[in-house]
Amino acid sequence: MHFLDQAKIFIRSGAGGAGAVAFRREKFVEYGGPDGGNGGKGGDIVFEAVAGLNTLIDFRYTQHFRAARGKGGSGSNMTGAGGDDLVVQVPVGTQILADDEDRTLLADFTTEGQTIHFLRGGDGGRGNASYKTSTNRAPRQHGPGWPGEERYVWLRLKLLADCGLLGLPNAGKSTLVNALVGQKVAIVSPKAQTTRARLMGIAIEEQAQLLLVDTPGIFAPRRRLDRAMVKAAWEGAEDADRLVLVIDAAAKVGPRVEQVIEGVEARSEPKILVLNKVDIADKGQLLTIAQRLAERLKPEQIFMISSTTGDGVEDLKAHLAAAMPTGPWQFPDDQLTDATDRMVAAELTREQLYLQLHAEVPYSAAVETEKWEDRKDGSTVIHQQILIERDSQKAIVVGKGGARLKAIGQASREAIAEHLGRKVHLFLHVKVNPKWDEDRGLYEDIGLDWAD
Ligand SMILES: Nc1nc2c(ncn2[C@@H]2O[C@H](COP(=O)(O)OP(=O)(O)OP(=O)(O)O)[C@@H](O)[C@H]2O)c(=O)[nH]1
Ligand SMILES: [Mg+2]
Repeated sequence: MHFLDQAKIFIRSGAGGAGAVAFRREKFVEYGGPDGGNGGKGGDIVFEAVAGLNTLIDFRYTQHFRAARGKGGSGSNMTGAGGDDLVVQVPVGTQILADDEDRTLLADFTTEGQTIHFLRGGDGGRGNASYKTSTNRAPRQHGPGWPGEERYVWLRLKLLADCGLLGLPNAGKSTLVNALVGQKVAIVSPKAQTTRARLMGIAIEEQAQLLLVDTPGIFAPRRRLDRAMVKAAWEGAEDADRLVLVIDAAAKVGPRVEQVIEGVEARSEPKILVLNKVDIADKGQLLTIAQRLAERLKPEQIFMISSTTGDGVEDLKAHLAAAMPTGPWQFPDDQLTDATDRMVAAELTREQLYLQLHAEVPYSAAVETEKWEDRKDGSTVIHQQILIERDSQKAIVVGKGGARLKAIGQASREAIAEHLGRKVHLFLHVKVNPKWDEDRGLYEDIGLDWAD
């Protein structure tokens, strides 16, 4: 599924106040009876869906939410005041998910004004008055108040309007997203399986903000990483307002593409068929594919384009923009992607691995950010780690006398500097870890859900 935004937050409802220990004081009565009141109930954590919010950005800065405690009880059987509920306002469309492996859905806010008491405040403890019995007339016993509940949860905001791009590896999806955005946001290479996780490109067309979800190519997965990639592809395009099937019109139409077509055929989203690479495709084949797929997929429209020359891209962009429901812009007008600068920087280094290394090495590699420092002098210092699976691959990445690693670093540094608009000092470290493919934390950094 595609999300505009997500944030992990900590929530805690208020603890109940303690019950009081108190005794009546009356003239001429030496020992008055117990009259300690109960503690007040702690405040609940309440979520409320409100209009006028359309991102979760505030939750990146404020991540802890604690409701007030109940007040303690007091003498004369006075119950303590309850703690105020804490109302957390979220945009309509927000989902609350558990912080577990499956990210279980706990709540779904679909309408304005919807409120959910998500965590209940602790009850107040009993005052000593309530412990009075026939045998114990002056109890000093009292309850401490019940604790509140606490947990971490994820907030996710579903996108309201977007286009999901799907296709085989190497079809040109990322190139097309860059062409539509008008700047490079997704990495591209002649090798298949370049894109590993969904990434949103944000294009502007007249009055509309057009959200384009680039996805990994669909192939028969073997490794865990492959499975996560293919899952991210299908889910990345889920619920999209338009499903854009991108076909490499210059490639042979084989059984692999048939698999993707079958998957797309089964989907209910309105479809757009894009035949890409017309600049190198055979015209006869182009028409044959168009005709065959038109019958099967019943696309709303077919576009024949070249993402590299730009042929037909404007028409496609105008069509997609017109197809999106109108609504307020969901991103600032200068934002081009939902990926963070760190993610883009790591991707740009990975792109160089795809461009500069042969055979299987790039497929066995991942790039992690180790350190990132924005300096006052306007430059940024970045340390990245290139993870590879075998020692023999390390020699290839480093090259003779370190030449290859130097070339990778230089090209990546230039690309990152261009992306950030800042001077960049880039340091690359190569580390062998045969099991990085099994490292959950890394998947999170990449933006992939774990696949079994
Ligand atoms: N000639 C030509 N080449 C293209 C066109 N579009 C993309 N390419 C090339 O095709 C190759 C693959 O492009 P990508 O954009 O990385 O393809 P992708 O579909 O994102 O691939 P994965 O990320 O592996 O799924 C690159 O070498 C592109 O330069 C096009 O319209 N014409
Ligand atoms: Mg790609």
